[in-house]
Amino acid sequence: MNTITTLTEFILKEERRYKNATGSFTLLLTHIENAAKIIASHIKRTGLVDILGKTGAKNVYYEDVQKLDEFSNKLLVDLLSESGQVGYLASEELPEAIEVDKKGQYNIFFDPLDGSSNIDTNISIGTIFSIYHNDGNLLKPGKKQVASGYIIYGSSVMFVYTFGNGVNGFTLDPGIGSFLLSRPNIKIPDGKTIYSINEGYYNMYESSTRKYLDTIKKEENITARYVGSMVADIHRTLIKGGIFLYPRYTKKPNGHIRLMFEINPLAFIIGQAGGMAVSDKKNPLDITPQKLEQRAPIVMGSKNEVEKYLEYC
Ligand code: AHM
Ligand code: MG
Repeated sequence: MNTITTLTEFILKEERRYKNATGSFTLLLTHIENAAKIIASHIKRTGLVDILGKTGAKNVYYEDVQKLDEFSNKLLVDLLSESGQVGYLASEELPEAIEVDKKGQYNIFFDPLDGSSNIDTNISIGTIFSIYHNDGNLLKPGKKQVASGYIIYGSSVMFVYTFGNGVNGFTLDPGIGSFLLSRPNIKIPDGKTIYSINEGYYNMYESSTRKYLDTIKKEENITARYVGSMVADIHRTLIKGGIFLYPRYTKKPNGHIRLMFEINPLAFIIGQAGGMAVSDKKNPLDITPQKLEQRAPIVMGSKNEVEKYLEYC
């Protein structure tokens, strides 16, 4: 019989390698895992139960809030607050961080449901999380992350995370209700270019971005894929290679993607898988945020593709 490794077993084994480990990190990730399973089961029922559609409210970025966003946000806040491990919680959907317990060991940042504009069209969406040690300061650069990860609700549900020691992916087996190790030690391949960008904004991009796009489209093996859920676009990039771009454009001079809720966790994963991430030529993980809801332009993916992009900056 093939051996199977559950997410919990895997995290426990990883945590045991640290001599001062207390098991609290495993407990914390278990709460995220539980939330992911509940969100996944609700997503499957969208359209059947009355949780689909907009609430009519706007979030802190003046965007429409979907009911599933609210549900996922509340669930994560409730489960993580009860975990006993958390100092502060910050969510893309909340205007301010929540103080759970000043002395809690970890601070968690999350985007409860990324790609929410895709909810009512059966397209992949995800949950993104980022974990730091709690020393009372929430505005730390991404390089201080202890762990980060995402859950993609797609044709199957996957939990992908890094502890700063490579990237591992687990697929939810609906029969037994456990995440099982399905993609150990993920490495981003180089090779055929898949580029991923919202080309509808072409005329609003800076000339360097337009020049880059014009040039790569002349390459022989080029193809485009853009889901519009960053989790899904980054997951594909991680597995197949390529490049994801969300640069600044005239309507969004600071970019659209949130530094602490989306860029940092996904850039940590991409780097740990051997890829590269840049924000205005800098490593985004070096940026010290000025506010929780800070946005930044971002390009990430296979190292060779990002290096090629940098030649145009
Ligand atoms: P969200 O967190 O409100 O869903 O916004 C982030 C999403 C990303 O997942 C995705 O890459 C991007 O916004 C899509 O934006 P656009 O519709 O401008 O292409
Ligand atoms: Mg998002």
